[in-house]
Amino acid sequence: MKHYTGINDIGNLQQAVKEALELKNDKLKYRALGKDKTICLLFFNNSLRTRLSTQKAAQNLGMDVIVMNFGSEGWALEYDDGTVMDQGKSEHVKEAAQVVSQYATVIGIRAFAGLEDKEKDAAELVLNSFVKYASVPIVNMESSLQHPLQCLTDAITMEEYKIVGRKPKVVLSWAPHPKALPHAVANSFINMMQLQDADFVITHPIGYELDPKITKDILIEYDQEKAFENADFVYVKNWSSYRDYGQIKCTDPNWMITASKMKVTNNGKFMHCLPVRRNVVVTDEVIDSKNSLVIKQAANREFAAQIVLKKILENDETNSSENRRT
Ligand code: AN0
Ligand code: CP
Repeated sequence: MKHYTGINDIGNLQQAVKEALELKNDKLKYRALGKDKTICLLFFNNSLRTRLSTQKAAQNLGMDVIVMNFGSEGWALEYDDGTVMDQGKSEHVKEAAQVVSQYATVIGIRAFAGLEDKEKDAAELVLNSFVKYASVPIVNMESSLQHPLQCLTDAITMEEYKIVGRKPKVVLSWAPHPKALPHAVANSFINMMQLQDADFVITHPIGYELDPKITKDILIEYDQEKAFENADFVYVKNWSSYRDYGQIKCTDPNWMITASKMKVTNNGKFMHCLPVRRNVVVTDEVIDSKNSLVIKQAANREFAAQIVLKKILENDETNSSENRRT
């Protein structure tokens, strides 16, 4: 694997999940793989889990880690070609990406959607510019459209908690939130579910339809309670409107996840990527229940990142030994 920008880069998902669970049992097994290699994690936005779990995963593989809060501490970057840079932008991404490549074997990038300009967000400017100009592999730590480390984590967690011998029913449910949030987590979860053998349904208020190029022919059930019937996993996430791009169309508290809604599931597990707003998105009762997997999901972030970095490092080693031979 060269870059990890979306879940499809992982190859066979089921195999990757299996390998991640093996790593979980012996996380220091490949400590020699990352010796004398450095990962540079560039954050244009806040983070708790991604920052710490990716760092931990790299350390498990023996790598050195450099973390930079680029959004608050780096120079403001220009992305357009041919611009006369006489305004607020101090440095072009062309130089920045090449410079970081001198210090790192792998670069991680977190750059959220701005949620103001649909076309601009769809272009994945920050991520794609680093892919274009850096000379080392890039790991997507949440871009405008995707959060592939999160959805790999979610696949690992569902594998651990699924009922053996039963095709799981999985629901992706929208829930209210006071801030306009990106579509990346929902998009990646959907991409991942399209690679799974499961009954999958999405539920959200009218007006919250995601990009139809991503949802394709997946069933959308506008009645949340009906969607929850017999579900094994209820994956909850807020996102802002895609059609009326970045807008909040609904804050109806009736969409919050409550214990009475969970009652119609098949003893369903509650999942959320975190951070979550208690008693807005989900009640204390549900998130604190034994069926809540949120902390287990966060734990698995380490192993999702580790399997991704392992595959990148192995590919890098193969390439450099081939280069030595030629
Ligand atoms: C972000 C989002 O919804 O994309 C990050 C989630 C992992 N969440 C918030 O900004 C609250
Ligand atoms: N789930 C997740 O990506 O969390 P952070 O935003 O805290 O990294």
